[in-house]
Amino acid sequence: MQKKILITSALPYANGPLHFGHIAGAYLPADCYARFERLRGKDVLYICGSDEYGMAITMSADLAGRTPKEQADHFHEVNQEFFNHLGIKFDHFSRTTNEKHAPLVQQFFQDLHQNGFVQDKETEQLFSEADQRFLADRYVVGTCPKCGFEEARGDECGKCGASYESTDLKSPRSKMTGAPLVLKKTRHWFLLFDKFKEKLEPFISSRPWKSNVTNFASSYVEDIRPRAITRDLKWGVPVPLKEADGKVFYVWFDAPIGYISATQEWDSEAWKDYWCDPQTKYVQFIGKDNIPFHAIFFPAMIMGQNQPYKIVDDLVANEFYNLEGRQFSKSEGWTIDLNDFFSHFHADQIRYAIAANAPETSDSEFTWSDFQTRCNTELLGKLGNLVNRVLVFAQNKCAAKIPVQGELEEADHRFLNEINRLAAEIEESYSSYKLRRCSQLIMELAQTANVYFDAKTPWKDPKNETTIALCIQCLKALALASFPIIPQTAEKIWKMIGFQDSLESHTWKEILEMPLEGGKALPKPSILFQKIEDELIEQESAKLQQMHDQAMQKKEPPYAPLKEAITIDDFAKVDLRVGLILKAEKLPKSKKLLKLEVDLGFETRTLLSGISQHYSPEELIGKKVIIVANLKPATIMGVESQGMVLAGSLDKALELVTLENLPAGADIS
Ligand code: B3M
Ligand code: ZN
Repeated sequence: MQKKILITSALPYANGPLHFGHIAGAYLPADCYARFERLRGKDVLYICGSDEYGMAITMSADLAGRTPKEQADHFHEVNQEFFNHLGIKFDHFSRTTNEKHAPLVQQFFQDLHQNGFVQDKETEQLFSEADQRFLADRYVVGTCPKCGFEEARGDECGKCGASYESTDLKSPRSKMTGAPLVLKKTRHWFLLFDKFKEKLEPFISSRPWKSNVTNFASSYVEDIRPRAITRDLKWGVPVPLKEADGKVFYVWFDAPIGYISATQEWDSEAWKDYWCDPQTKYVQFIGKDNIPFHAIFFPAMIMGQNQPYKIVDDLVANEFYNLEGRQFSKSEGWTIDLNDFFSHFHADQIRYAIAANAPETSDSEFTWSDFQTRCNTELLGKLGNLVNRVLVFAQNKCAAKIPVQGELEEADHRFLNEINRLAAEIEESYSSYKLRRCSQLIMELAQTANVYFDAKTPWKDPKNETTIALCIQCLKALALASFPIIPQTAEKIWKMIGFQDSLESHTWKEILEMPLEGGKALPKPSILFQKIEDELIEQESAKLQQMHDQAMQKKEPPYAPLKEAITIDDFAKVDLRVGLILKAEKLPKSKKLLKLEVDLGFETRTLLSGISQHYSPEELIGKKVIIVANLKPATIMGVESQGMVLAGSLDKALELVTLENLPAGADIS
């Protein structure tokens, strides 16, 4: 029987436009794999869809002046169009507002609940009276309970590095509107993930995942805890319990179930052939930030409900793909205008450039100069050039026909062996999701043919048509091997070597083994790729910089709100002293904290300061800074901090206040 392969890509949030970073992580690798397995004659189903619920969508909808549904509708369209442009060919692209979705999510919950895996608990959460809503931690700011920093984030202080519950913040307020927040009691339903620990451990260690995924997942499971799966929000799948009226599911509870509901929407019967057959091979493609949800939470959810759904076999988690040294960011203008992009370049060019530099084992990036080199030196210089020289030669010297292959010499045999060897290695690399390797090997195959063509000098001996026949055979292998990555170009080559049907209608094996028909007419060849000129690349790089500068100018830095007025007596209570930094070292386990030893003239103090992302320990030694000397000591991460160092900050910048001439211990007023 034909082997079934179910492939899914992470469901993109419908709250913003996708960019090449997303494509490199979860979509292009999956699309190439799906195309490859279809070519191998497998019964492939490739499913995806928009992830439409969650607080983030309600927030971005507010900002855009749309309802959450309008926002989701909008980006569902935008992103689908983007996928079409890039030739990402899903069998079905659904959305989590599809009508099959909510009932299925509710069924999951009911099963999990009845099976004893759900428990409700009263909690206190931050609520905005003004907006009538509870806010998740990342939308909360307030005053740090440890150091008093007023712009502290919901779960971690950017100044002293302390981490805490958002409910511990003083004067909490909404990050979006500044509205004050109050603590309000609410009830939530927790999924007892800890109960799956024993099943998850052997599950994780039995999977053939890359070590980064396995290691991450197994260390996560060691300390797995219950998690709230409900939220007080209006936008989401309703929780089907009377006591939970008005609550919806947390988006990460409903979204993965979207893989199944999307397949149900694709075909209300045939979906079972994939999801409920243990023989199906299920491969998920995701970005690395989504590992816990796919390696642990979704498998546990399936284990705890009553249907025999497939649990993921292979989990392909890619690293991040940046743009010219930093993350893609629409708000910072650090992105590529896609309309503009597609007006100059072909989808296969970007598909190839991403594949050749895919973030498989470490982060990688798009740069305009790498893009130009890949397109000009590899696609055009190696592949395009080979196709052109062979087919133009056949047009002019072989009467526009595939020549009949004659007696083979040693060099011909070697060439044929090389084609077969490389084709086999390419097949192996696609099946292990190694697009970088595939791209290299495809170029190696083209280069082998270029070298062979040169060495055989067919132009000196027009009667020796075997060389051309074998080169066309290599073009056939190249069309096949490159199809998953550059499908349109591959089909073009296929047609140019005389086929009228589509390459896709044959299988991998068939194409490799199929003999060429000597004497068959060849159509006039056309150029595969245009050269990308330097000026265009310079223009594009300049445009990126310009968009970025504009965006940054528009962005008002986040000035801290002015505090309440105080009297001179209030201020006089603060004892400020000049301190000389004697020692500085990083505090192990903390990203931000440095431990300082500071001479105050009359005594030496130990202080913690959240400046390690701005200063190295070495450069601090010998600096004279201002210390709040009468601040009550506080213990942070096991160290008692006896005072505070003054620093100024705006947005992401931070600078210590330093003095030159006064001695340590001098009083500041
Ligand atoms: N929408 C997050 C993301 O796009 C999320 C994936 C859901 S997959 C079930 O990174
Ligand atoms: Zn703090």
